[in-house]
Amino acid sequence: MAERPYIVGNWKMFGTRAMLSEARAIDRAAQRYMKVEVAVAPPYTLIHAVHREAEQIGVGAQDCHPGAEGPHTGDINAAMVADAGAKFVIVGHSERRQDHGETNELINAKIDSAIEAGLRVILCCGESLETRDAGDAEAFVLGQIKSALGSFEDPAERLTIAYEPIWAIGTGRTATSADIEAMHKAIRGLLDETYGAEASADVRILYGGSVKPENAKEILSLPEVGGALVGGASLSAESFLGIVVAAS
Ligand code: G2H
Repeated sequence: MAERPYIVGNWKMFGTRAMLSEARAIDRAAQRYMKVEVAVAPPYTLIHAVHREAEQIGVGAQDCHPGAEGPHTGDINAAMVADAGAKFVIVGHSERRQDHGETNELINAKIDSAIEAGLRVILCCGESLETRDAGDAEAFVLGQIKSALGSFEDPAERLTIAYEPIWAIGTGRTATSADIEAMHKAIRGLLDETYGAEASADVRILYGGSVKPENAKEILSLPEVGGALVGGASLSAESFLGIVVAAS
């Protein structure tokens, strides 16, 4: 586990203002687990409100448009989420790739715009079951990361990678420890090769896909697992904090 594990709740398209009480509970409890970095990414509509509640936890966005402000109805860019109080943005989540046809090139542009706006980035990657069964998982995931990062140069304290095998997302299925360990090692190898071991060491590699209090300890104890990106289990303070405790 990383020196300071990073536990990030991805609320996806869940949550109205009623969720603010959960955010408050997470924030208050997180103050007892200072060795764990805790953050949540609520929907855009709640970023500012959660930011105002949060004394300890980080607040981020689940996506951003890569452009400057302009005539793009319904879109929100990186500067806007930063202005609302976000400190990081998740990019390249498989649900965005699937639902919105996002390509690695577009994700690369989002990374550039997020960094420009002063945000940290959580870059998601992960293969489908078909790709895994064909034996191509590692090459596919490393290819996604290479293309999405492009010529991104300075990862220090600004980049986190989240490995989320698509077939383990919201399905209740988790990858085996051996699968997770092998992929995280391969990702670390790529980061070492690209940025050198010292800069690479600053980049935490999170695991995501049906992480819950019951399996968190085992997953978080694996080499090169620097934390977790948590969907369903982040929607209640009780289950999310169970994962924070497992990381502590
Ligand atoms: C993977 C994960 C969070 P869940 O998408 O990004 O969600 O924990 O519900 O599988």
